[in-house]
Amino acid sequence: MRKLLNFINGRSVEGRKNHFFNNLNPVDGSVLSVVSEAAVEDVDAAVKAAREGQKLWAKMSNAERSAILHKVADGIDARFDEFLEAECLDTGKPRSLAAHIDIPRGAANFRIFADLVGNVATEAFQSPTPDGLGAINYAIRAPKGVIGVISPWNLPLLLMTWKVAPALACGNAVVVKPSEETPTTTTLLGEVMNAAGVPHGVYNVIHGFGPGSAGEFLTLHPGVDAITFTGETRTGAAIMKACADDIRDISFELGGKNPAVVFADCDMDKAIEGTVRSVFANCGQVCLATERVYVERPIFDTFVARLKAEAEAIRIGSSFEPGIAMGPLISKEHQQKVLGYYRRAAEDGAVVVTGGGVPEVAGDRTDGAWVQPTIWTGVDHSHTIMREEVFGPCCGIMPFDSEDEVVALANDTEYGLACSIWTENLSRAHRVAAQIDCGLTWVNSWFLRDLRTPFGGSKKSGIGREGGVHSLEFYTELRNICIKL
Ligand code: NAD
Ligand code: 6OD
Repeated sequence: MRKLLNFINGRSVEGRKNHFFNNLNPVDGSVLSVVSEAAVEDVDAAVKAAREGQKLWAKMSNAERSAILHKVADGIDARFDEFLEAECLDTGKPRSLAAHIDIPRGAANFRIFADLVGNVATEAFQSPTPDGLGAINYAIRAPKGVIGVISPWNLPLLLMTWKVAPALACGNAVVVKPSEETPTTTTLLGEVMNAAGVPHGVYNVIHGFGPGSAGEFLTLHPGVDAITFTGETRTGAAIMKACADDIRDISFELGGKNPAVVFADCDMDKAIEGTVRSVFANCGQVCLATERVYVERPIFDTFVARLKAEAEAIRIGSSFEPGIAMGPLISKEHQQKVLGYYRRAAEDGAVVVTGGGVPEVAGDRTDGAWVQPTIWTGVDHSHTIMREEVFGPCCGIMPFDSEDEVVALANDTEYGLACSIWTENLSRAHRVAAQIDCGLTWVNSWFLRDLRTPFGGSKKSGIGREGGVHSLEFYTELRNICIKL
């Protein structure tokens, strides 16, 4: 059986807890590998290694660090197939999806921040003084030090490197706690870091769970200067509390309950294609996924009929089967959660347009975490499935009659991550987009990314923004230097 170890100070090490947990294949429940759980002493060793490694790393010039991070990106490309296979096995997602999104973005995250870090100016002011001679104020950026990175299972390599790349580019060291469900690509990246010449201690990986395990040990460790976290809103609240006593800085990308707003003047083909992706991609396990769809009344019936036809045409299967568009959910536990929402929708009187259960799967995969793509109508905001994040391949669809009404509906949520608007009327697009209270609005698209733009959520969807210069804001301290002339 393959063993996945912690990666501390450039070496693979067994955790001192002497405990291995199973990494399961969501397609059939088989054990892919056993993973060494880090003890509190291992987390301490990782943080100390990071502190030492960071001193050397921070002394390098931006250009030197940038060259090494480009080698990391090249190293991911060179081992593309290994990363791809590992990500597909851990998550069960279709190979085509991971090959087009997860793995290329892993490499792209390193390239963009390697290039960006030397090219962002800081502010400077010429300031008047009473003696008439003046002063010059200018700011410099210093790395924060040791960053704790806690990442989820839905896009493991993409979301982990989205944090690690800017943190390293800015001269920090990291201790990463990947999700216990998807530990493989984060571990593999350690080998790439060593091969690229990243100094030992700059990139560390500790495995384990949240409470009472590696995740909590990391958030409570006094040697960690800041925590960047992607995951559930409830987990964010626990981490925020753990960081409070030592006033540790946090950056949070949390849950969502994202609306799509479809106007009667949309290009219907594009709206359907985009909504199919935004609801069902990655089996609905994308924080930006659409779970609420509002459709203007004149096209409601047509839209529902077309989305139903597309949902029913989705081929479900395991990662490496040709033509597969949807894999299983991440785990049996998550399957039970999603099926619980499916049952609740029916109990609350929602009309099941399609799905609502477990699909038939062939052969030895009946133990997989499968669920059907599901669509409901006959819902309003009193229904649980229109309020809580399901994180599965499903949506509720409601008709609307006016812009004001749909803006109020879209904003009637405790989340504020993403929104898609479908209209061919440019004035309406601008007008409505500006009124949606969320961090990311797409017009006539979904998940179209430019890595220089601010990414993050409002309300319970997060704290702070990352992406481009906004990542530099989090991963560095700005220091002002005032020179009296
Ligand atoms: P999760 O919160 O259960 O786990 C995320 C990570 O936190 C894991 O590594 C886990 O081990 C760790 N963790 C759990 N409890 C902890 C604790 N008390 N202290 C420290 N670490 C702890 O999330 P998940 O189930 O892995 O991911 C799905 C969730 O993530 C969804 O809610 C989704 O919306 C959200 N998400 C948000 C974004 C975004 O960009 N906003 C992106 C991806 C996922
Ligand atoms: O594209 C990104 O940078 C990003 N953070 C995507 C998040 C997806 C959530 O599941």
